[in-house]
Amino acid sequence: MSRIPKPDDARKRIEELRKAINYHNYLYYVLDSPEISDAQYDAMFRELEELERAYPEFVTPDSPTQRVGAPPLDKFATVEHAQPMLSLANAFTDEEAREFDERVRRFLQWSGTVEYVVEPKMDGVAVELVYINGSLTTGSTRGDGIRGEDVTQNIRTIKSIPLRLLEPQPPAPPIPERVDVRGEVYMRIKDFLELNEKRRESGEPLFANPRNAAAGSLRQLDSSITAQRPLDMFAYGIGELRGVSFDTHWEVLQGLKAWGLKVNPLVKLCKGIDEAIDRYHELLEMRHELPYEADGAVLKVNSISLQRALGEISRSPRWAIAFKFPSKQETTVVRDIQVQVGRTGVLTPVAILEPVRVGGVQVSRATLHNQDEVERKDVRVGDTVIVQRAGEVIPEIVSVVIEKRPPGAKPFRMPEKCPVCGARVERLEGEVAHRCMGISCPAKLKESIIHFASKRAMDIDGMGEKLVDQLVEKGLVKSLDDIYRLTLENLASLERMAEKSASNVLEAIEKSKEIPLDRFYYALGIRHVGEHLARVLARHYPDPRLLMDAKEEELEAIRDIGPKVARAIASFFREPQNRKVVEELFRLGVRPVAPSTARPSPLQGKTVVFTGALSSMTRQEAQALVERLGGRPASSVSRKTDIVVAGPGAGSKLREAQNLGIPVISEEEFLKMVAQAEREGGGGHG
Ligand code: 5U1
Repeated sequence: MSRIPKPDDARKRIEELRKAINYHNYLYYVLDSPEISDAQYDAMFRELEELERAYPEFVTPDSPTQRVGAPPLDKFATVEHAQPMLSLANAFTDEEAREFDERVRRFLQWSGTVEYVVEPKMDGVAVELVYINGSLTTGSTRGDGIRGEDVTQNIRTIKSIPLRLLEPQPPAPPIPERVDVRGEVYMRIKDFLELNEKRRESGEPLFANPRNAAAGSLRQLDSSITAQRPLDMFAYGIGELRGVSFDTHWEVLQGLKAWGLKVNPLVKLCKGIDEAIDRYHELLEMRHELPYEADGAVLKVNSISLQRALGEISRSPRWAIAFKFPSKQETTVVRDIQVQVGRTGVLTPVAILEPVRVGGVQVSRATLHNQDEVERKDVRVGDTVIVQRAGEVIPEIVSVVIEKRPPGAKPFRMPEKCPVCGARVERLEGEVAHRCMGISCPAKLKESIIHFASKRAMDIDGMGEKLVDQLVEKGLVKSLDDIYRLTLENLASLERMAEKSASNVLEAIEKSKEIPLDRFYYALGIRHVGEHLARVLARHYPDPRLLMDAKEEELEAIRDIGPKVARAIASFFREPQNRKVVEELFRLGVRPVAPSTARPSPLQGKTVVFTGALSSMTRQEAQALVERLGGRPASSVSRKTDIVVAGPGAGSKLREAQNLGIPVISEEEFLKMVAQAEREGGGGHG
């Protein structure tokens, strides 16, 4: 906006923009069918923000700019619902649903059929939204049905909830003086899984299911956290209503839709109980394809006058029932605990269960994740357990029914030998996972070969994933060393492998025999040994047999190697399978070339820090060069720093070096050092 308009024009334009933005919000978040581009939307939003900044007196709480930004609360206030939020009685079988219909008709002394609205019953958090003259004033949780918590600030962050009701098109009823909208706030399964993944990565506790995730998100005292959570809401009814009236529940749902609220598109008007039960079964069938969790269907008498006549009994309406889907938690017995070995060699305990139907699906296995998890839940063979399908993912064991534990049931222990290849199993320090240490374990052989042959390792050109799949599946490579036993015939017999390609691969295999030692160390796929540590090892162990016999303490004495890495290396070579593979590789002609021991490079063992701009290479390239010449690049200056290379624009690091009396050189001097080192053949190899 280039020019600030006069107040009257600004007010008019603000109104126009709000209307348009609200409408496009509705198309995007409620109907999921936007009509304008994000850029067009953003432009309108920015214009509104600017006008409101220029005229703060025109800002109203229902402006689309006012969704977030409320200060965090100390605690939630309590809100009394104008009309109690009732709960629902349950039905679990078709017969119980029919009994409900019979009760309704008996009560009404009605012999004909009753119309029902059937709606998916969302497994979320029930809320009430109060709209006064179309503006959202309060959002609260159900609480005990009489009073709930005031979560208005959080409700306002949910994009599909209008802050201002849409002006409906006739014949839809106009915006009422007051309407208390009821509905369910929920989180989609996909969003729940993503949220948990992020929490797992950042070490935060996980939510047990989408409902807990929705509840936890809605009950945040800091609404800026809620704003980052992907919550949504379906409106399914109304409490207090002034200024408008409806004859049927179906009309209520149409009215809510016309006012811009999101109503579940799966709601259906059914002629009698048979149709309602059929609809329930349709929803049950759809259950696993739905993007959210639904735990049943709600059957509601359609006529509002009949609803009034039926009234309520013990806080549940006589005119509605929750027809529940089969439970997603069941009890069953653990027949066995087996251990699976994954592609990366991680061992996962899996409970083999007495088959049981959970949420309509047969379940016979449940993951136990890792040893810690088994210990935490203390699951033992023979135990009766509660299993659930949370978020429609892999079934899991919720808990053990301890009273039913058979005498003599023993705690589970991870095997000491890999169940697939018999190699040792280890749990490295600081990790939850137990791993098979065997380099050629069939469970991870493909991954081992792909890493071994990769460009930065043995660089066997042409040995990609597809070829590796075939080599392993046809049994041509059962262990890494088998790569060097492959013949032209073997390779040419594979699908999509012309003789020329076969001979190219064979040539690449041959060429890889003369590999720099650091790349060979890296190729072995020792846990924690990346390219840098492989270079460090190559410098200290120019003879691989010395590394194979190195003790942990000896490895730990090397500057870059900590206890975790030392243990991983020693452990790798303790495994007879791995020693055998390495010996076989040598026997078949693999001859890793140790770094030259000519004269140590001037950078050998030196910690080098770069600061300021470099003109001949990137910072990353310069750091790689230091490594190649036996030095150690570091990002900050400390007493341990040996050299600082400073270029134009160098700042605090340079000052720090000067304070500490550390030699500072220019890029040119650094390049001279590099050239000298390379002439004299010192350091490692590139
Ligand atoms: N879809 C839907 N869920 N649900 C829950 N409708 C609905 N209605 C409810 C509840 C507790 O209660 C009214 C029938 C009172």
